[in-house]
Amino acid sequence: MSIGLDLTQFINLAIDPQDNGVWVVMLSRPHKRNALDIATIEELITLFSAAPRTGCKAVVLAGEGQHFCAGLDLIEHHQADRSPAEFMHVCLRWHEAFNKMEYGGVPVIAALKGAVVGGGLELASSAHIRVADETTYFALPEGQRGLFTGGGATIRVADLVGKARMIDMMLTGRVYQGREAVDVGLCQYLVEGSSFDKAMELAGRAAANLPLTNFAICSAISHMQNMSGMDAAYAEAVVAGIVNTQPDARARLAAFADKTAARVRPNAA
Ligand code: 1HE
Repeated sequence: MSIGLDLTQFINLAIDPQDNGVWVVMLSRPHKRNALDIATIEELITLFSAAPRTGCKAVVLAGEGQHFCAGLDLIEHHQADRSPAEFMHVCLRWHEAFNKMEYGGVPVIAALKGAVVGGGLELASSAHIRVADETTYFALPEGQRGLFTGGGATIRVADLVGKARMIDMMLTGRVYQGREAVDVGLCQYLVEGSSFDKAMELAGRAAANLPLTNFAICSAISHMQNMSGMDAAYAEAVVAGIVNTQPDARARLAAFADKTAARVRPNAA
């Protein structure tokens, strides 16, 4: 099943599908440091609701300009003077967007540079792989702004770094970068060159997997983390029953059996 998606409808996202099925998705409000206004959130919902049915094999999510994302559009928030109920609904739209990313079944690789802060870190933590470079830094400045996280950080950032580190980041404005950011779990890769190039390489590798396998990896694991151990084991068996018997896997298994498939080897020293 494949549906068409009109890419010209997007204004705050620039979407560029590549020949290998990888879609480059750029946050394209660099003059606002890619801050997330409500229009951008709605575009993320539209994109990630449709992506699993478009033939998109992986997404590289990046930001135009020097910074990945400055979080909530503080100017829009300030000017809108929202009621508690209105901001609750804003947050629910953020959750809709980020859940579509995390649970949608399409691998999302975030290419991070500069500021990955506040809601920008909530966005990045919804991706499946995070790649940082030497300019990338992570923070949760909500505490200093008189705010609180509303886009899933209490779930995803706490999951990545642990409760104590997240509380420290919010109470003190602590910034993580470089090797320390990898060590605490904020990103899986740190590159000397371009995080975008590395993200494209990783996305290309993921896109070479079978789509149903990637769907399971980028949906089932997250769902199973929310289940009891017993339920997760049952669900895992059901998912494996479907994925591990898919007809498209037969050629790959045959290649292993006839010794034409690559073997798993350690990295070169
Ligand atoms: C913005 C935003 C924004 C920049 N909303 N407009 N997020 C924060 O607290 C981060 C706030 N931003 C910053 O700390 C800095 O802007 C940056 C470190 C990201 C970049 O610094 P810099 O020196 O490159 O840019 P700048 O001069 O601060 O900003 C350039 C423009 O971007 C300027 O607009 P201009 O019209 O005056 O040119 C800024 O106003 C605009 N800009 N960041 C709106 N965030 C669901 S709850 C989530 C809670 C949160 O995310 S709290 C937000 C945390």
